Amino acid sequence: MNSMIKLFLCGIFFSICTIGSSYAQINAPAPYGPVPTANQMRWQEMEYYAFVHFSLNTYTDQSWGYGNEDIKLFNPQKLDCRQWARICKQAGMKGIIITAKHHSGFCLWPSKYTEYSVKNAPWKNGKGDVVHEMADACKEYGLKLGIYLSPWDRNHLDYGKPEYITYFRNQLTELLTNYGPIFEVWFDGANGGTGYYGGANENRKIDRTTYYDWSNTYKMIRKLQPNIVIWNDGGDRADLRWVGTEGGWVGETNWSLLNATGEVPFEMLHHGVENGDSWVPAEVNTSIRPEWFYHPGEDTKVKTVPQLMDTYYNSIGRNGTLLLNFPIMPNGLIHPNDEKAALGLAKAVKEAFAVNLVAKSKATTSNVRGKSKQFDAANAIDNNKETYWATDDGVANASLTIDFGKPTRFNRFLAQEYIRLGQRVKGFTVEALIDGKWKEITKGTTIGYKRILRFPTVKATQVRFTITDSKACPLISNIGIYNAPQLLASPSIIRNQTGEIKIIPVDEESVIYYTLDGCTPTAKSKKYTKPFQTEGKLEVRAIAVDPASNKISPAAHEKFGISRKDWKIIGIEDEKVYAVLDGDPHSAWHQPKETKLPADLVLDLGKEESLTGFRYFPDQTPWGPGIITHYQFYVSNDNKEWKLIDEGEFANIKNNPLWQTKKFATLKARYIKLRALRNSDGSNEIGYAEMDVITN
Ligand code: FUL
Repeated sequence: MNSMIKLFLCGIFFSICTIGSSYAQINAPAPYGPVPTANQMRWQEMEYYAFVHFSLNTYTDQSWGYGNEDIKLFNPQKLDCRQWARICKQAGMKGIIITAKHHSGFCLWPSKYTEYSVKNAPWKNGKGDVVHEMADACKEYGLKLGIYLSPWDRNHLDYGKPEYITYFRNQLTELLTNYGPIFEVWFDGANGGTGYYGGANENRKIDRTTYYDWSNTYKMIRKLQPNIVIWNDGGDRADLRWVGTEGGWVGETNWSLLNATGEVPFEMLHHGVENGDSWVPAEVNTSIRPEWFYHPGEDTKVKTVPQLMDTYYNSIGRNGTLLLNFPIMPNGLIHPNDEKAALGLAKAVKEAFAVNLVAKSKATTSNVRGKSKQFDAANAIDNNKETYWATDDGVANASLTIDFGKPTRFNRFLAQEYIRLGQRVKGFTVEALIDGKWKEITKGTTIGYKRILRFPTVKATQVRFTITDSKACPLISNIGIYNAPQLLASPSIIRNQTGEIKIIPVDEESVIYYTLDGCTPTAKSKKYTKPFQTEGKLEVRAIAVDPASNKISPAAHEKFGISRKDWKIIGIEDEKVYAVLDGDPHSAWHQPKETKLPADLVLDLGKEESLTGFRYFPDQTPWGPGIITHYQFYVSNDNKEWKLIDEGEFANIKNNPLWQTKKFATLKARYIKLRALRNSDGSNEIGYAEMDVITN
């Protein structure tokens, strides 16, 4: 070959290579790992929607109905699903999931397949259908409708047998056929246990992994509602996952991935699985009050706006969606306190994200895919989720710099990945150029659909967002920088066994004011400077005030019972057992390792008291061992002869480890005994964070 021809061929080869490589670079990145389905994507973009818990439990003050509660109790006088929908809409929510059937088996719609439903209730002379009213209200307010149908049915006589699966599918068919489009169906994980079961009154166990034959049920669901997403925290993997707690937060590291098969321990629910083989994103479910169903005693326990805002950051701000519950009152309405809190949250969110400071700034990056405009920095600040900044393949470390052009104050950083092509980012930092020097102000791990970080306000001219590690070239569809107004959280109030009260602010700068006379504190009330001694029954209210801005927190409110100074825990040598009476929710005591159930905790109250109930607060370690689920409660006057006063279950205590309150008719006793019969993980371990009594 002569040299001219050689040169010519080389030239052609070189041009093909160059065209080939630049063509490859400006091609859109290939998907990496599992990606969301269209239904999962639509659901993720909803971000925020409601649960409503309403059933016979609403009338019996229970968390879980047993299945034999009288249908006659169901008679809401003012039921108005339009009120629920209006509040949800005004609160910025996009849909409502209704408890069509909770564990008790009672149906809010007139199912053809059971008598245990609204059709036999006095409400509307048995002609009512709550699901229908809900569907109409959602339509009117432009909200999507979701259905909670409990797989566990404590009323149905066939529960545990194959026949029940047919019943369950028949009910699902009714709900997914007669009420229009359903965006999500929710299958609770609580499965099997004691119940009425058509009069059998027994304990029925099922194998969660096989009993429901989920794969066939899923096929049926998808046929009836092709646009639906399925939530299931047990059995076969569905479209969405639980986050392992009902407290309202998902892990800071939150992968939208899980493995299609195998056990899913707390860690996996809470953080996802980095290299999971299926797209199963996280939904954070929590209630606006401690419990899911309405309990009048919780009217003063509705979460405050700062608490709800924390939930917002810990769910939507951590690549999750937020499913916030409203317990419906017996009259059929949402309580005004709950409405106020939800609208307060909406206002706070609006204020926090009112102005995106990147809108008027300039963005530059260290790398742009194929140097193409299609993937440059502008795509991350154009307020369009469909466009994104991307780097070249193989570039997992890159930064994007925002230049405000002048010193600017901010305290929130938001980033979104273009997840349609997979979740990629594993680590990132945020730095600010303050007085000419770069300073790291925060950092994170995963991003996913949306990640929001909070940090103390800084004043800077530039911000540098650096992706430090990514599974494949990062794709960033949106960046937000905001200066959110400060929200002061309420302080916490604890009282130890001697009666000493401690009021603890969330930060060290705010000043605490408190009252002991039932009045709401103001900045003119008594100032808290150090712990103080109290005696007997007492109500304490406290606020935090920020001296710089004069902002005031919502009031914290705690009620304390009779003096516990002379209480003794009997028969236990270990001094640490007094963690049970120290008033500190974070300290717990566990029975010695060798203990076998039933296990007793015996208290001497020092003198005879007029008792009307008792309270148990479990160890707060998530999914920790030793949570009592079944108990007996005894009293005695001489620590020899004991009388059984109450027995039962602490419903839903593993998922939602709240104070458990049990009441009984007034009686007089000096000694009390809490007997633990069973715990939440089938072992012999038993723990207690706190124990208390309720007196007349
Ligand atoms: C839990 C249930 O057992 C609660 O009662 C509630 O419905 C909550 C949303 O899910 O696991």
